[in-house]
Amino acid sequence: MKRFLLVVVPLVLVAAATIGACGRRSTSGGQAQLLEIAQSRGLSPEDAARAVKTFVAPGGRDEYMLFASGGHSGQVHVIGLPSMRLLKTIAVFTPEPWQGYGYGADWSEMSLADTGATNSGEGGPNAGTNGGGIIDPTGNGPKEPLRWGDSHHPALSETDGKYDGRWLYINDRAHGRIGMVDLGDFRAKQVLQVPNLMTSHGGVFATPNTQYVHISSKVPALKAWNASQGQTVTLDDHLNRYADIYRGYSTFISVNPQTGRMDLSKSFQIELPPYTQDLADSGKGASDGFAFINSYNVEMSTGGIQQGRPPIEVGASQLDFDYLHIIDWKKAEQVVAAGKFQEINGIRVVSLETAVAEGLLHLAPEPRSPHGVDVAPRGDYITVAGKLDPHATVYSIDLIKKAIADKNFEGKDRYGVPILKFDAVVAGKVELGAGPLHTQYDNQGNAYTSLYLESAIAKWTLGEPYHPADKAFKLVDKVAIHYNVGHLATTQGDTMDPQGKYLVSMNKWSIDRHSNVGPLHPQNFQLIDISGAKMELLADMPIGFGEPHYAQIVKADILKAHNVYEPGVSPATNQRSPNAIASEKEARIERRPGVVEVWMNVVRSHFTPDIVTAKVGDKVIVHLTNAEQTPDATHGFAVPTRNVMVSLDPGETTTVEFTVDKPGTYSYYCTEFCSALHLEMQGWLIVER
Ligand code: RUQ
Ligand code: CUA
Repeated sequence: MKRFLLVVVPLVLVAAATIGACGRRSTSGGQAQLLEIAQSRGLSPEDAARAVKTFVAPGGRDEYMLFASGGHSGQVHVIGLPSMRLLKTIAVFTPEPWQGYGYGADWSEMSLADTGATNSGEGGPNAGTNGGGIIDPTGNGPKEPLRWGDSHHPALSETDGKYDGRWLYINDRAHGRIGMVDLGDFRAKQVLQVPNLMTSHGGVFATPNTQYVHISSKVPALKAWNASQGQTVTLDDHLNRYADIYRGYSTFISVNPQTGRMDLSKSFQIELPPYTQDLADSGKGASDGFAFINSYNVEMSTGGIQQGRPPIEVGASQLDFDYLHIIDWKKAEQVVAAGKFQEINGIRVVSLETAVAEGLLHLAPEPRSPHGVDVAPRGDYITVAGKLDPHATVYSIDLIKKAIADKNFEGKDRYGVPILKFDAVVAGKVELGAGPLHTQYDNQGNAYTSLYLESAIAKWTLGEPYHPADKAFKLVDKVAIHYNVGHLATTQGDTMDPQGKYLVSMNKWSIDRHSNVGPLHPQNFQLIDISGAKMELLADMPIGFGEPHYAQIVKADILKAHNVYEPGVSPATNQRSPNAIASEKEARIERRPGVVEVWMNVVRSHFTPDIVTAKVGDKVIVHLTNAEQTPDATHGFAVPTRNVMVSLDPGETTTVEFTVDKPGTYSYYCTEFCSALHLEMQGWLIVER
């Protein structure tokens, strides 16, 4: 106890002084009180210090924002650091009623239904008519609603290799889709079905100026796969012609520099062998113009335990090496511009043969079953970590370029893709521990790698030119985490401007770490201070939602979201809506056969009109304008039985369409407790025969 007092007293002095300096509270009596609180709560001196390091006072702001994938919730979670408070969940692949996402609001239906096929930046071609999901880019196929996704790897947009706070992209691992979130209003504005992919994993990453966002297939897809049309195949094809009928694709999706929207017409794909392409990263600095993709199952194991074949986990682990794919995308751009492509399902595809002939694709051996591939801040090193190898393997872009120029190949794969000599391209290896997965960086020339099997984070030095005194890659610290870490994120640790302040370990299991809430345990984010020589675990954040994968952490002041919309702005276009009305005097109802169209004003605490009449079978179109300019004055518009739930932020104009198929009176109402008279904020839709 004596030791406790000695350590805590200086600590509380610091804490009290900080509080005093901010002028929030007087220090008198504070020290004794803090001491008492720490003791009464059974906190160790270290615990108390951690609490002070992560506490953000009421009304205060976090220094960083973490954008975490929400896994099969299909969403993105925004979390403040160091407080680890959840600020928002952004709906992307899955409808979410609070944000009015996927319940009729035009902007959200456009997002969920967008194909990008004919889209050059002004919203999807099927705006408001589709009801969402995968649709056939050719326009002929059956429409199949998809209302979930497995969000995996977020990518903040970048300028000069640094986050610019404009947009965020994230892939759907279950499908070949990318969602785009506009960080002006933190809403998903586009969900793009990438042609020829069935599943996705490699990415999303942005090229250093967000000219493209990259995504590659996970398991290979049938050649020219079209999700909405399907394709004829047999068990025999799968088991015996796997190498011929399947292909992977590396996809560079063009981004409109004004709107952030993805434009298929300017995008291209490079056909890849049907290995299982895994994680990917963008070159930058020294490696700008290149992309790197890991792979496993270069054995092309088909599965088929009951057909007498080995399970994939065995079949895919026969060889000692898989292949790092090295793609020269700037060269690929020229090849596409020269017309050496074939359009397949609405995207320009460079064939594997052309990719080989033009030198767009090289392979380099990597220790079996790799997972993460992560480019260092200057773009010079590429770290690959293999689940089954205790080392991180560090490739050098200079060595890669030289080996390509010298044609220093050890051979070719069965598709004719040249394989660079391992020893010619590897700068070094460092033994880290069991099950290394993903790597991030700091501003002191250190790398941090998650160790899945060991449940730890390893810190190691990068050597030259980051550590001139210390040429070799060297393990320097390790911290235990709880439990089964997957991805990790450091502050801006995958950019050219890493910050070296915090690391978040994204743990799959929490075992007995948190209160029992049933057999589905929370997953666990752990905040680690990496600013000193030794890493220090600061806090746990139980995650009560779908399995998180990757996250990125950006300095909060880089983000510049709007506080309210300018009057009448539509989130679909970020422009003033032609259907915006300036005041309730302009509110009106127009009728034509089979259609009732309403321009509705929404303000505390009434809708105008507050009575709308229609006939059974009518299509009702409501253009809602929230006339408020007061921050937070959000209103809702919900119609019973119609799956209509619109959220209207101040200034917003949004359109919703639905049909009324049964007579009766339906009470529409505001879903946000917006004022003292919120309960009175309701109206009647009267449907006559
Ligand atoms: S990877 S399983 Cu992000 Cu470690 Cu998808
Ligand atoms: Cu508007 Cu409640």
